[in-house]
Amino acid sequence: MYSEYLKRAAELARKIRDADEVVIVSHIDADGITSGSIAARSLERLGKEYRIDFVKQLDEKKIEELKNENPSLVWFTDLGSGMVHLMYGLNAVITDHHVPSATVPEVPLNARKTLTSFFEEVNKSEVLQLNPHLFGKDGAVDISGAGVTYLVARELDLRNIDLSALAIVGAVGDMQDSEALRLTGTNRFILEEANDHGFIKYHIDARFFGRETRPVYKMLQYSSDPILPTLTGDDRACRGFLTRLGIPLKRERWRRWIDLTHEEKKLILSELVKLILSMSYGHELAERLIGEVYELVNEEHGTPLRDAKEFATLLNATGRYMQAEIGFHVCLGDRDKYYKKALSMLNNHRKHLVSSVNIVREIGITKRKYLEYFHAGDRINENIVGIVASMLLNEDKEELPIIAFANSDDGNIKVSVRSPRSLISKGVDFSVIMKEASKKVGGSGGGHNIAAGASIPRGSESEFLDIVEEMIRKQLER
Ligand SMILES: [Mn+2]
Repeated sequence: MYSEYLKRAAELARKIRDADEVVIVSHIDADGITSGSIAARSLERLGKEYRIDFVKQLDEKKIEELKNENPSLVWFTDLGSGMVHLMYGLNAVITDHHVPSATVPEVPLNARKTLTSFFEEVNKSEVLQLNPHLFGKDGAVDISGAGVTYLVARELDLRNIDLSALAIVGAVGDMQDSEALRLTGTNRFILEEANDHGFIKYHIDARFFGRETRPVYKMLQYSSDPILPTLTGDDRACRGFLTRLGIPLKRERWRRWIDLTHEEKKLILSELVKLILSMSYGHELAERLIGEVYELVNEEHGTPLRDAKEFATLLNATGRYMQAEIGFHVCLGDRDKYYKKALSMLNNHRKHLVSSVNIVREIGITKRKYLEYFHAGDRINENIVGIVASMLLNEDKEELPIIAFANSDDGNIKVSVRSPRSLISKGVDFSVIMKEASKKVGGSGGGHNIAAGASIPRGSESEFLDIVEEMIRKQLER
């Protein structure tokens, strides 16, 4: 079942072994940071020189820079597949799970002189990709950037199986467990390997964020998937709820989920199910309370590194503020300077998110027939506007996708879209919509069916919204 993947991974591994020095280029989110770390550690173990560049987005300019630098090999991780058509002349491997633009780079017109020179050129520069889409798999759930990078790493050296835990953090960071409430597809293969070798333990538990680190009442207060009617966002209500159930909030210190007894956990969960159903939020929401969770066995209990989701959030907190290197060092084992820095960034990130959600409430969300949107202008950082959109999406009972605009440093408008699952199962695909709609107004975009983004010229927002809305309508009709 995974033999296609492993065969291609072995081809990429061969190409990596042949290289003298390697430039890794990776994305700044949790999946990108874990991907880059997996690639870096496997190059270290091969004794290869490498450098890593983290980028927010892989654009034409970056590819041109790489072509001018002309390193012996570029290893793109968690990005690159969408830009293959521009990579002619570059010697590269790509381990990515985003929708590929092409499988081979396009030969520029001026290079198509004769058939002979064409073949010479093609042989000189080669781009090899490992991407689930090439095997007909859905890159949003089957495997993450860190996962495909891991498959190559384990072909390079079996010691790299210890990097399987990072591959799980990457997958969870990209929310690949969120639909089935467990990892599926090729992620499962990696998970079992990580479990067999004692790096990851998995079990069914509450899916709340912060089981390892937050006081239980705070964990409930901040719950956004699922949203807890009358509890989410209300500190006093959450304390009251636990007290009524006879669950002490504090012993020597605030009790976390991991400090509770089995009976206490069971009681809380069954009361939450009752609460959700009694408020007629439906069993689908209630079912999201429980799912598979992933523990990094070699990390300390009570730290964000112990739980895959918390680990991913820690990494995201570094990347969102353009400090992905800090997360990178944590992935590679730093528990001192970089780890402390990452923890303080996570703390600031949380405060920043809360205030950003409040800003959107102030600005207001505009509802249209097929979507809703807000424009944050300069008031929300373009790098977190997508998370803010996800947080608000979970509040919505109407099942409309949410489109967020923010001013970007580069003078354009950053667009993030987050969609309810129900729309995706009806055939809506925002990777296509973002790509095509942004192109029509002179921008660029892409991503996944359920979460995508774009960059569009300032002033084109309303035209862009019209095009997006029309495309949603058409995709729903089909
Ligand atoms: Mn990814």
